[in-house]
Amino acid sequence: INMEYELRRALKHNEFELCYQPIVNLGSGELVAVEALLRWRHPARGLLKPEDFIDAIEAAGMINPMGEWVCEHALAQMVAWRALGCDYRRLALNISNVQLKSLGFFRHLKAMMQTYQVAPSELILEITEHFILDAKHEVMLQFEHLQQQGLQVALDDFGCGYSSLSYLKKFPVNLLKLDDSFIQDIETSEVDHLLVETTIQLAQKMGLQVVAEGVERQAHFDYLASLGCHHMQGYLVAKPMSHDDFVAWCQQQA
Ligand code: G
Ligand code: G
Ligand code: MN
Ligand code: NA
Repeated sequence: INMEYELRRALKHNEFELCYQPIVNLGSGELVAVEALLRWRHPARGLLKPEDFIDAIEAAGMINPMGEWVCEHALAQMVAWRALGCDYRRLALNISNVQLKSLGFFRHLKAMMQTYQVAPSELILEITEHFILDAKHEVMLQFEHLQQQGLQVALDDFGCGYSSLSYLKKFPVNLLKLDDSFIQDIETSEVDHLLVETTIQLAQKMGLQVVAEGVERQAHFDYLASLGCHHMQGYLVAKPMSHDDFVAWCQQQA
């Protein structure tokens, strides 16, 4: 199947949707952000997750229209949340490395921020280590400029790539998202426990905050709390939710 054709058809027929998962402060339970997660309601293949189609979309050279749909849809949703009195704090968007190859991504983001009156301080951009590895200087400057205006950058899947600590010197991120593979066995695996503890200590010393991903059980929470982890995300708090379910969840918290 021609991926470009598939994608254009999907965009035209509104087959994409976003779900939203809260990120909360581990100590206070306060909402700190909500991450937008992409889904494709495919007419033949059912509900697809990004891992099922993002690579194909990138290979087809179609990640930019896809990413622009995500950005516009999510920022428009923030306007709706405001009207509903939903205190979402920040919206976190996943940005693939391919999207960051040129400055087009920033042009579109800034246009959408203007259209929907979203401030940099209402956004988190989630990037991966692979991006920092070969990021162009002018792209780094774009991030830096937005960060000065209050935007935060999160390093997603932290610990799973090459994880050279020199990335943290090259690019000033605000948040480290500790991959869920380190959290799953944290109560039983001494190595995982040690890696999580050390990452949190490193982050604290560098003035960064750690988000633990995939927090599913009370035991995960208890360990992370004892280690002074800042924030968490996972089924223990809430699963990724539809827009309507997220609004209801927000109203329940208030
Ligand atoms: O949705 P799920 O929980 O399966 O997310 C899996 C991964 O898919 C995320 O870690 C993220 O890297 C990627 N992902 C989710 N939403 C988006 C998106 O809107 N754009 C891009 N480029 N990647 C996304
Ligand atoms: O951006 P990233 O690839 O980190 O996206 C997070 C992924 O983790 C999404 O696919 C989301 O659906 C998934 N997820 C969120 N919370 C949990 C959890 O508590 N446990 C597990 N196993 N996965 C989770
Ligand atoms: Mn993410
Ligand atoms: Na992740």
